[in-house]
Amino acid sequence: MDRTLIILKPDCVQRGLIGTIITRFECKGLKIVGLKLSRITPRLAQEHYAVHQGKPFYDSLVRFVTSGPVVLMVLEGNNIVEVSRKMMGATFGFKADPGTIRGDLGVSSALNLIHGSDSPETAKVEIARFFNPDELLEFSRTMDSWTYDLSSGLPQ
Ligand code: 3AN
Repeated sequence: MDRTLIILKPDCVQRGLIGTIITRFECKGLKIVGLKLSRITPRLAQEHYAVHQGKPFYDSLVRFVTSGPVVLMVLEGNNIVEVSRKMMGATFGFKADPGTIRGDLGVSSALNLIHGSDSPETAKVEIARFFNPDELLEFSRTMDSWTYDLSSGLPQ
């Protein structure tokens, strides 16, 4: 199964939306295999957003994501990057469609609640950036065989 890195950003924590967003992922059937409350250091934030270095919003983005506690989470599921990004919606709440996390829970054009890796390759790098291997658990849930059709050996 594929994995992705999710960050519930400082605005999510401060607005008391951790549980609401985790519930959405759980209800979808996605498996949480890593989870911690943390504070991102400026060095890690700069590394994480290195592709945006030089853009006008880079400094404020690094300030925002380091401004308070965040929840770091690794989700597992089939096509997890595509599924989780669809659930997140467009980058900012004021444009994101209703029904998505950002569309339902945010309205800002700067504070956007959540980060999710944008490709399986990026996900591997981002997971390794924020989690030690021993913080990621492998386990099965009783509901797994009712979440996917596993009869062919591949989750469908
Ligand atoms: P997404 O989070 O939807 O993948 P990206 O990868 O384009 O968005 O951008 C990464 C982060 O950079 C966004 N989550 C957002 O916080 C910030 N960002 C992107 N574009 C802007 C912008 N025009 N103004 C301010 N912040 C931005």
